[in-house]
Amino acid sequence: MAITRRSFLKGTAGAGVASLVGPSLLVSASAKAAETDGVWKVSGSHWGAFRARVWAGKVQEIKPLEVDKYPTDMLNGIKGIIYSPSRVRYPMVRLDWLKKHKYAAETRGNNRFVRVTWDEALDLFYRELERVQKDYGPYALHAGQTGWRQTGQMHSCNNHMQRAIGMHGYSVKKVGDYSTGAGQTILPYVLGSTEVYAQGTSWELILENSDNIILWANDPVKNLQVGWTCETHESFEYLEQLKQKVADKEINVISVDPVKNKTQRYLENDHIYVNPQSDVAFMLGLAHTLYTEDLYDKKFIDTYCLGFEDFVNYVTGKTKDKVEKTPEWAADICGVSADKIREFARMLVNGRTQLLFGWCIQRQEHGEQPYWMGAVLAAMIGQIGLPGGGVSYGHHYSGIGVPSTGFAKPGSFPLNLDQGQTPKYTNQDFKGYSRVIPVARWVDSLLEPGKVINANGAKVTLPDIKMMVFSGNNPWHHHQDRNRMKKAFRHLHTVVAIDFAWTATCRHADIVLPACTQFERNDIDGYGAYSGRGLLAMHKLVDPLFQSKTDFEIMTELTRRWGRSEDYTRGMTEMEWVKSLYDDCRAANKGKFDMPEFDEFWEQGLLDFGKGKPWTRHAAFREDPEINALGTPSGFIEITSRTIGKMGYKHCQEHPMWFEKTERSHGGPGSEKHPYWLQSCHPDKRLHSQMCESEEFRATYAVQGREPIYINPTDAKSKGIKDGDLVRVFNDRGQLLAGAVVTDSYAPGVVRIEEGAWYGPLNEKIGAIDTYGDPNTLTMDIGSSELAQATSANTCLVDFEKFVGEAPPVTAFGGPIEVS
Ligand SMILES: Nc1nc2c(c(=O)[nH]1)N[C@H]1C(S)=C(S)[C@@H](COP(=O)(O)OP(=O)(O)OC[C@H]3O[C@@H](n4cnc5c(=O)[nH]c(N)nc54)[C@H](O)[C@@H]3O)O[C@H]1N2
Ligand SMILES: Nc1nc2c(c(=O)[nH]1)N[C@H]1C(S)=C(S)[C@@H](COP(=O)(O)OP(=O)(O)OC[C@H]3O[C@@H](n4cnc5c(=O)[nH]c(N)nc54)[C@H](O)[C@@H]3O)O[C@H]1N2
Ligand SMILES: [Mo]
Repeated sequence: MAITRRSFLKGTAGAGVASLVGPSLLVSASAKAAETDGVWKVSGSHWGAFRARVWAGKVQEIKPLEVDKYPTDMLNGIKGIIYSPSRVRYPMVRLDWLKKHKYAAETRGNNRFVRVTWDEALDLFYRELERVQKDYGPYALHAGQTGWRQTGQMHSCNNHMQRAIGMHGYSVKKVGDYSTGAGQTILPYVLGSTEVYAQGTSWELILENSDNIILWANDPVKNLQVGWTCETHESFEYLEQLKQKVADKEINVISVDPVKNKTQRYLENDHIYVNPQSDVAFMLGLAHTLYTEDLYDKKFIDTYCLGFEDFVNYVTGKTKDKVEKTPEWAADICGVSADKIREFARMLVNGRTQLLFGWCIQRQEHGEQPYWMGAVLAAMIGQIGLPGGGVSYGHHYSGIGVPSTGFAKPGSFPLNLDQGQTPKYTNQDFKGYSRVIPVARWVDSLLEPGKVINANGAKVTLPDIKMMVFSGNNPWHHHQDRNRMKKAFRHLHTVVAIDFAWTATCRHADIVLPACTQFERNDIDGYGAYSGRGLLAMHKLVDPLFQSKTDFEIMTELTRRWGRSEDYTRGMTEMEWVKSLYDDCRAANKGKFDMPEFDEFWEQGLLDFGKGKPWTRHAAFREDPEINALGTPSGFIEITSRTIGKMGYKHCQEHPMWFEKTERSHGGPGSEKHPYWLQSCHPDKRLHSQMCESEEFRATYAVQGREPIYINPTDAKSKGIKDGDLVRVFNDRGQLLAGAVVTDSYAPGVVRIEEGAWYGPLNEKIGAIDTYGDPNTLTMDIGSSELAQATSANTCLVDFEKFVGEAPPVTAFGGPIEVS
């Protein structure tokens, strides 16, 4: 049964709407029974919008909504999230923390928990909030980490947590995110906006005008499967057209990547293999050719850019390093021959060229540089602001490039306090510690409170955090270097985790509160995160399982403990909130789009705004750079940035540069000891750690019950490893077990373990082997540079061997060890 359903969905992916069966949109979604027993309800998720057949209080079947013409097979994982053996069933408290009435931090992670009532759990949570505010102050509480909470605007769990905690007192917050930390920090200095989250040139115009498309570290076919709001996969229509144009030789598409990724396998386009982490050297070689062969666009540089001369001095070896960045120099580092580099440079200026960067290359040490250098390269090509030309940093994400309708979307449950409301504790004395820290530096804070670091032109004093609250994120997946985290967590008195899945974060928490899944509550969301295509009703499919509650209910009960629950809820119920978010949206669109009454919308399940109009990024700036100046200090594209230069940082100077990495494969530092580059890219069959708990679905890709490690055949052979073998992967930071998948899509010296694999340490001891295969057991926890201080997850070398002997059982799943 499960297999049939899976192959059914697989078959429909890409097949077009006609082949999809489902009840008519005009039929009441909640009232009519379909083919089999039960009712069909509309809802949506990061993986897709869908209809679910609910019968006997259980979700029986899920199929894509008709508007989604390119559904992903991850829809098959959803039932397994709801009915996972790893669900958090009851409020739980860590045994040693409770027993000793102090923190017993050294046994944190032993996964021994006691079941308590909701009242007991929330009383303890409140007691700890009080204690931290009274004994220390706002600097000792960090409740600002964020993540990929489920879809739905009313139940945005991060907003619920922050608003509720905010009603109690102030706390430490973060700046930036793990996705684009380096990119979003550097690009405002260069192009005047973060670029990474901006709407991009419409795919229509790219398909019409581009002669060359460079997919630089970019795998849209994999990464567009999930979206920030309820996803309907609009971009795939364009990718399908692109595939045709590649076949017809109308557009020359080249992937620059150390692996043959899913997009390349789909499009069957050309590939330039580049050594990992060496893109800046490659690009400098290209710039050298464009300059010395006089191929670059001088007029564009003169009209729209600042500081080209200083950069050219660096390229031609006239700056203090005295190294000319010739193609021969670049070839040594990047592995692309000097001739190929020259050829590639000439191709870039032969016709209209669109550079499309993915985000992975800025999630590495000096991750600011490839993005800055990408902008410089685009400036030299001279097509920024033309349809099908220039540079984009987002076409692989959440439907960027699908034209925007411009209609208002529903707002969300408020993150902040309402006007005039104040917290119970108004103390804002952070005792000299910073109240905002770079998102990925919180573990540094636990290890070295009081340390002063550079960040984006400022000094940050890492706060002395005693308590952390996590909701809608999973730091024991998302952060780097598990064993370092284990040490760091000993500094914490109290950790609260609110989740529906018993993640490694719950395992390392003291108080665990069971939230329900999005499928157990009513909500509203937009679909088409960038296109603003329409609105989706997220009907509750089943009641909250076990003792779980919505985050809204949890925080209502928490804030009641200091008399603020009415402030928090504004006296409204879940459905009153959902309706009010819809009504506000309706009012905002009044006169532009006639939205029906709420009840009608709710019954129909979705509202389609239609298609938006094609648009070209940076066209206005190109048209008139004075009137439509960029948001950079000068208003121009800053090839050289005086502002950054004045910061005096070693690894982010006044223009883009090549810096050697702390660890780099293919002959770079550390490669004698640990020769293989581990890339921890985003998973093809999950959203980070979400859905890893979905058992049947996990079984479709796991190898001997472990997370796959992808290895090139030559490397596998040299280690005596066959497809399907268990492998121990290690470096000086940690070790894990994974299952070998041997494939020539990966270059020699390159291995991949996808991020989000659940951490399952054998025990709580530092150095214990991870039994399932979380790549962050091995990654390095350093800031990208003094500028962004972003994650450097993809600067990571490892070695591996065939695992012999009796393999330990996988400890990652199935919840806590319950102690009575
Ligand atoms: N090595 C390596 N590490 C990486 C990356 C990488 O490329 N390599 N990528 C990084 C990136 S880009 C990102 S964005 C991060 C992602 O990191 P996260 O956003 O932390 O990852 P998720 O697995 O999505 O975690 C979301 C958690 O929230 C829970 N949750 C979901 N909805 C709700 C809800 O409604 N209520 C409550 N209470 N809980 C909910 C889920 O069960 C899950 O445990 O990972 C980063 N880490
Ligand atoms: N299915 C799925 N889709 C997702 C997500 C998910 O979890 N699952 N997460 C979403 C989120 S939060 C984010 S942030 C984005 C992430 O989007 P990205 O960061 O762009 O995605 P990745 O898959 O990590 O990497 C993309 C490509 O970069 C290549 N690459 C890595 N290092 C290098 C390098 O040094 N040089 C070159 N030239 N190429 C390199 C990889 O081989 C890979 O093909 O994806 C989003 N989409
Ligand atoms: Mo991300």
